[in-house]
Amino acid sequence: MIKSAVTVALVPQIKSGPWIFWENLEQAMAKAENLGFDGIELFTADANAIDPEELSYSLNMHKLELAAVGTGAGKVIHGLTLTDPNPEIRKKAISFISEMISFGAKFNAPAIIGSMQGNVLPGNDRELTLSWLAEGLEILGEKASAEGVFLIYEPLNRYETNLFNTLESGASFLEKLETQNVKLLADLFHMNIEEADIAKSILENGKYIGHIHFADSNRQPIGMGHTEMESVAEAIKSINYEGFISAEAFPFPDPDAASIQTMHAFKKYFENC
Ligand code: LER
Ligand code: MN
Repeated sequence: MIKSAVTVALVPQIKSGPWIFWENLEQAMAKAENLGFDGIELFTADANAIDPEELSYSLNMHKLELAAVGTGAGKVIHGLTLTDPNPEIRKKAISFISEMISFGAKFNAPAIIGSMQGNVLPGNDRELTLSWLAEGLEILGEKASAEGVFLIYEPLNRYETNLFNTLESGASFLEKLETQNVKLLADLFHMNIEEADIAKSILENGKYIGHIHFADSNRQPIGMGHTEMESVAEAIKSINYEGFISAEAFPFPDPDAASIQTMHAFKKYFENC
């Protein structure tokens, strides 16, 4: 089954980011429930930012699942990445993500490695940097496996990382890892910048896709940009994707309208899937 989700960010430092709801978790969940979303994707400052029991109670009350947990605060707040040349920082990055994996696993939700992947920094060797990324993903992929969830690696557009920008390059990298527990995130906004053909890329790398970020070409809710969504939706359906399609988009023109537009688009393309 394809499920819908909407992002909720609880980190003031990333307030200008592409997240539909802000700050008030309880209110965001009530709105998500009213609109018929299946889940929420959460961005928190760290793994201890929310009491799991309270979250569990609220999710049940609003009949929502936790779709995934973002780890980007590790970079934004603490300056951590898996590819920092300093081994102490890489170690802290692994431990930050590891705690997020455990937090998400309580709700059967995978953790996402997006900006925490980092970059090949000036003066550093690409192969060496990629070996650090591989080391982190091996450890964290197995950690997630032990907790009963998969781990998500997200190719980002070239302005955010110089590691991997396309599903194809991300999939080839994952294929060389020993862990079989890391899946790709297909973020339709990044793909709109990097892929020659979004639908083709989804079809060709379908077996690696474990999560989808739902945003139009301009990172506004689907339907507000120029991504040709018909063929993309067909591709998602024909790989028999079973997972969340989660709105990681700017709250444009405001969170309520953006969430309504997102649900309208989700129903248009994926109702009864
Ligand atoms: C960042 O651009 C992004 O797409 C996020 O999902 C990464 O944390
Ligand atoms: Mn994304």
